Amino acid sequence: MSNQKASFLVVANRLPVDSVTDADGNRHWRRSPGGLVTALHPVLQAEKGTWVGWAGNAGPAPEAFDLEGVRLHPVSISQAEVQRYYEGFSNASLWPLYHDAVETRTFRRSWWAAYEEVNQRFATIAAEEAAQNAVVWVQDYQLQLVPAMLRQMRPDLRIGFFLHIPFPPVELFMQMPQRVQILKGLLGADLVGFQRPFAAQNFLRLTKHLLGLQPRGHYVAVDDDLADERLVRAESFPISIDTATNESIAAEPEVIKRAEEIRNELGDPRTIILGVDRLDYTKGIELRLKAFRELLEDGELSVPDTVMVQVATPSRERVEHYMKLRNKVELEVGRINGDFGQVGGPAVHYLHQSYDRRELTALYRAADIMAVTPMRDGMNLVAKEYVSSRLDNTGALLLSEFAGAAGELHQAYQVNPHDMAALKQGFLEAMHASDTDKIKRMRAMRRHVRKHDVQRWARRFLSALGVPEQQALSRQCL
Ligand code: ADQ
Repeated sequence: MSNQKASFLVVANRLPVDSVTDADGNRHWRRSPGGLVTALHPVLQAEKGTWVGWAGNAGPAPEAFDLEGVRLHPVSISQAEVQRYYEGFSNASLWPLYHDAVETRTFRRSWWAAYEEVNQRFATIAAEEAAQNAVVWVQDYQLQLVPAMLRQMRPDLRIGFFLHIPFPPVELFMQMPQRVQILKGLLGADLVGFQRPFAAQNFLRLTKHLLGLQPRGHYVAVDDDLADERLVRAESFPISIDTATNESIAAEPEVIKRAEEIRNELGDPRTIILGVDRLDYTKGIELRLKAFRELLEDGELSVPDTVMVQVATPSRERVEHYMKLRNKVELEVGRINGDFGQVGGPAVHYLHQSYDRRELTALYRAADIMAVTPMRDGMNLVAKEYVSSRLDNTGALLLSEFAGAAGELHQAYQVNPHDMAALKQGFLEAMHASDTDKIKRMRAMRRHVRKHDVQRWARRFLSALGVPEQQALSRQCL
């Protein structure tokens, strides 16, 4: 393993690897699937880069190691820190607050102390691993203090930060007891990226409201101890998917066959409605189920003509709100199936499981209506994955206005999921639309997702950060 310093680093809560045990009982690391990894891996390889992150198990971290030409530097997080930094401050304070407080946020001083401490640990490792004038790209809400901590130690670095979730309006952000520290943490970056223009505006407005700075256009000048004046740029960079890979999986004969099997197994209904989400209260699963139940009660829909499949990936199962949500969702599914199901033919097929990419793509291919109805979502990649899987341009996407994806997928059937009547109407509109209308919409959305893929997202962000195009970002390289 090389001890060379890296000229490009990614700093994220999680390392992009899973620990797997093979048939002989040997444990080894495997690159985890996912858009972010796909987009950044070639840049990391070309730059002999380093990814700093948590390996996912509490306790001492394994040694740094190389995998497929990328150096991975695990960060240790203790059991108490998992509870306070990760489950506590990140997922019970920041997550609900940044998602419009759709669930009550909790603030605890001990959580904050752990958040600061863990952020410092990430920043220190990145500072040690970075070469002179290196580029460091920090990811997401768990690490908002890292940019300023890093700049303090290494003013020579070029620092980017990308927030994957929404950034709240000023009034909401002001509730945060540590609002000044968080804002100053982010202002340590040269470039702060958001999913949507509104989020960047919220951030810039906040610098004025809270710190009295004078944002101009996409920039705000900050005066810190390290430089007379430094410009921080804040702008939107909507994330996307690895469209080419998604499309090629959707075209595989086994995936096509599996989609037909799924339809068969569901009893060959006229309409399959699909939901695929992490089991998270921001995703609007309860509202979606309620709309479906009311449509069945109203006689607008009937079983087995129409069935719903809800995949709900297990998520943050030790955080209280998530335990409660699971109970509520499962109660509602039971209620719908009790009232409208038949022997061997439930109205809602509820799957609390993770799936591999091929099975998920087969589900996308089988679904006539994809319901993506979050109450608030940074982007929502499921919406884009569905679109890219519809190779024949059929199918309908029912999309919440409150998903970042709504800013790009204008041709979706867009709804306000907080308005039950509108949500039900949206289902009916998608269901009764003519084939011509659906094909026209899907074709336009597919074109968009093809052009705006995750590789383009990474290129745009890094070139805004000032990484020379020819150095790391050429088409061939990505
Ligand atoms: P998430 O909240 O996790 O991401 P999303 O963008 O929908 O939400 O990504 C979920 C990913 O998990 C998708 O790629 C999907 O295919 C996969 N997935 C979901 N259910 C699965 C299952 N049962 N089995 C296997 N895979 C499953 C956060 C923000 C989003 C933002 C992303 C990226 O909350 O708003 O879009 O980061 O920036």
